[in-house]
Amino acid sequence: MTSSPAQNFAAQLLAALAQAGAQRIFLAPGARSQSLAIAAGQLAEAEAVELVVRLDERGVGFAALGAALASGEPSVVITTSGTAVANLHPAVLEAHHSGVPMILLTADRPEELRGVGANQTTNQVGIFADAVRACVDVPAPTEQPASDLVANPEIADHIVELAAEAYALSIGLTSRNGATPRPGPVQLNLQFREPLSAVVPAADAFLSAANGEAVEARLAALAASATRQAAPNFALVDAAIPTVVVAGAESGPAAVELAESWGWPLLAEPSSGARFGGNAVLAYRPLLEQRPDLAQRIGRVVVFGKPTLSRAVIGLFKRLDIEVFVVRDSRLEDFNVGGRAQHVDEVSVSHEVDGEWLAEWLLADKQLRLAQPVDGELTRRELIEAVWEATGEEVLVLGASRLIREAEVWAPAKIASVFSNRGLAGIDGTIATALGIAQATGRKTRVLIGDLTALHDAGSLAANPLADTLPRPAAEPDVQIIVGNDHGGAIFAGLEPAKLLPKGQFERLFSTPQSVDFESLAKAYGWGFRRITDEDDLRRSLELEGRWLFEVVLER
Ligand SMILES: Cc1ncc(C[n+]2csc(CCOP(=O)(O)OP(=O)(O)O)c2C)c(N)n1
Ligand SMILES: [Mg+2]
Repeated sequence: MTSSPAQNFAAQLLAALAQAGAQRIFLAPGARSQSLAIAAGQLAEAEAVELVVRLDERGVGFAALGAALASGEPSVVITTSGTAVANLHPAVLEAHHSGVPMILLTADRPEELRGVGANQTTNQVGIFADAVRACVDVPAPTEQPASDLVANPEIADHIVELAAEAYALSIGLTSRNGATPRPGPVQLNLQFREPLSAVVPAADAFLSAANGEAVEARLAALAASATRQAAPNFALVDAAIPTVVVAGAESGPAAVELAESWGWPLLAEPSSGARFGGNAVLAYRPLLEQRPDLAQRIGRVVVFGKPTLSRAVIGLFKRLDIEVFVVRDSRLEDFNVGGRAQHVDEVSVSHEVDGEWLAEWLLADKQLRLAQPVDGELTRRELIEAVWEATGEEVLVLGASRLIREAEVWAPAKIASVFSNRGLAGIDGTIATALGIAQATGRKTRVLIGDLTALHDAGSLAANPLADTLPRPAAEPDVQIIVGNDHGGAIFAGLEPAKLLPKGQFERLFSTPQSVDFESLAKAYGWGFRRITDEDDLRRSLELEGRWLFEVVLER
């Protein structure tokens, strides 16, 4: 039996990770990582994990991020050495800032081949700096003949330890160096020496109950030694100060509960998970700008999640006459733009709040929305309203840029699963993120993005769940990529250079108009295509099954 210490190690490590609870693996092909690929394939054949294989590590990273974001379970990512690792960086940064669990297995050359000009070898240790909860440089495995392991498939203690710790760090159960535990990416940089692979031992041979118990026991020990959370910090605040609740990205329903308990206006971003209920003031951004009678009276803001979308909201945190309370979120860095936030775990109020304050905001909101003409043209507002109306069980993913900001004003109050990469608000990886979310939820997923955002991640159209996923999905989730095509970055029209520069220069430097044929692009990758110019067609198209790219033609 040909023996490969690399294979022994890979089989045990992936089995231990699966038993810890990391059951979704994303792989991009490569040579140095071959033992991990073989082990992942074996676990997928045994239906112990779901395995996705795709070419482009940047897209693989974002698909893994999307799956973990939607499921809360860590995604495992496997890459070969060199630039492959660097291609994970955008998704790693997003996962770091949004608190999304990922376990990165980056294959590397053994120590003796580093720094001597060996092929595809660079310094991968520390490449993600403080964006990872830990980076462990694991020496090349050496011992254990495969025949011993085949006869007695017990996971070695040090591998149980490594897998359990990586899992615990990724979900924020523990931390290193006294840091506050927070979910996020963890990198195991795995050195492998030749022979790089074998077909034994098979990874699924390590899925015994006894090995599962060993991993569980290690996780329990880590949980027991985790630093105790400090006692919760309550704020009891004065009811007389006019207060608004701001729900940034990833707030969740706690923001709605607080606003409704005290009768406070709720200013909830479209991907907050809190834009619903009777206290939601939808068009808060234009109201903050146009109704000083309301905006100037605000004396307190209670913040959930990570608000990023509008300058008008961010401006509140900087106003010296406003007190800012930020409700802590164990997944996110403590938000403190403006530098004056008090971080608390819960807010309650001394006595009844005057209901008139909320009533004034709701009335102003209604008036503002009614005052905007709806003329039957397919504008961004109609696009957003139609997409929200069609969203029931479906999942909606929003790209960065102009459309999410229009959604901030026009999206109705509705309970819906809406995701957006607001950790760093990049326009990269959005299609891949949506595909990862579709995969993890199994639900029809629509992604609403600008034309440049779509082109930035065009390579992710190559995904084909029926071909690249094991075990084969019973049904491929429907995915609709809705591209609002205004031929360039419309968002930049609101920037200073739009007024400072002649039109030609502004376009060349900022809005970068494009004239890509989206129909050819979609077809080249095997996606259905429709160009949509009216609302009826849009509503009908949203009901279609399968994988579609819709180009919605918008005014610039
Ligand atoms: C990776 C990355 N590069 C650059 C940016 C800066 N940026 C923000 S929006 C934008 C243009 C987006 O254009 P489009 O997708 O067409 O959206 P629109 O504003 O036109 O709706 C750019 C380049 C970014 N956020 N992320
Ligand atoms: Mg655009």
